[in-house]
Amino acid sequence: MADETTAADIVAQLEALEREAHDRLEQFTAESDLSEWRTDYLGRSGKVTQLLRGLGGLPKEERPRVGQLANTVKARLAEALEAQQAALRRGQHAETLKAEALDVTLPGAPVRMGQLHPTTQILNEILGIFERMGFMVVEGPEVEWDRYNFAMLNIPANHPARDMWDTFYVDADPTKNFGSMLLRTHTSPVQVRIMENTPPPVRIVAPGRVYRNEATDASHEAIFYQVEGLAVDERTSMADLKGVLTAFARDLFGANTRVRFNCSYFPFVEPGAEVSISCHVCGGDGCRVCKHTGWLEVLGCGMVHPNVLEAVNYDPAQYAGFAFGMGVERIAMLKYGIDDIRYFYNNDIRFLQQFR
Ligand code: FA5
Repeated sequence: MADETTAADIVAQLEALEREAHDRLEQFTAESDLSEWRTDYLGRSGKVTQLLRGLGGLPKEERPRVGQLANTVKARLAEALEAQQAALRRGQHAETLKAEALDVTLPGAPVRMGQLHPTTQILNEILGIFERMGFMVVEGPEVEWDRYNFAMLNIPANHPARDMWDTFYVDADPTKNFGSMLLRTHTSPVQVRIMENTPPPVRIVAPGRVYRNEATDASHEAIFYQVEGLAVDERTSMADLKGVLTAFARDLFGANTRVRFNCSYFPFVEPGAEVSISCHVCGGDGCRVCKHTGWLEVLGCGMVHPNVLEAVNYDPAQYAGFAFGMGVERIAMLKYGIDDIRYFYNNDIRFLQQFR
């Protein structure tokens, strides 16, 4: 019988089918395509099962061997399917990872760094200079008694000098022991508070906020900062005052700075002076910053008035002292050529960031 199927035929067909199945399997790139292949080769009416139908035509003794081979092929194909499935899954996972990749080596979004306010920066610089000369930094209250802000500074009630320092009164009851309570107009009351509690010698600088009932303009704020200075000892003289303030001006504005003392009046000093420095922008020739005078006014100062020493129980026959007071924003304006004091507290970040 020419068309009778032999065991060898079925084995050959099984081998060919297995190769074909493997080849097709390898070509799949998506896991979803695999179910069609499963139906084709391993399904109930798949190709392997159909081949097995030919087993019936084989001699009885050959059937088990060929049947076993067919089962082995089926098992191998099932294994190959599983392997391919896992490989595709791994591939897809890798793809996903790649697509969702996060490059942790890239620099992050820059963090905006804060900084000290220009007033604080210049204040620290000023205090540093005096600390290096042996002055101690102290502070006093911003809400102050009339007694410290005026009376003990040789400015009694109804003294015309009070007009220079109008302020905000918290409590206007002059019958109280210390007079009215007010927002201090200068840092000079700290002089009194320190001397009242400390025997001489005294050498202090007192930074802080002060308040004035004043219309604001390019050079005036109603709230601003001052630094007070005070030195009292047995032989303190005007020469010490000039030496200390000249050293201060040269440290802050440059070694070639010239310093000028003009007579001035403050009730708590005698003699009193106003200090100007040669304009560091034009070197004294005259420019916009110094309003073509060659000089910039920086502070008020003088020898502590004997009445102030007496008020704190220091003996003016034994002790003498000098004092000075400067406006911090005004110093910063001179140093950096800022032409309007209002920039300091407008909170415009473009201004503030220039002082990094
Ligand atoms: C006083 O306040 C005195 N206590 C200074 C003093 C101390 C003199 C010790 C003698 C001895 P005056 O009012 O001039 O003085 O102010 C001192 C400084 O504060 C001025 O030179 C100026 O730089 C600054 N200043 C005054 N008023 C304002 C204002 N409205 N805005 C900003 N700065 C001001």
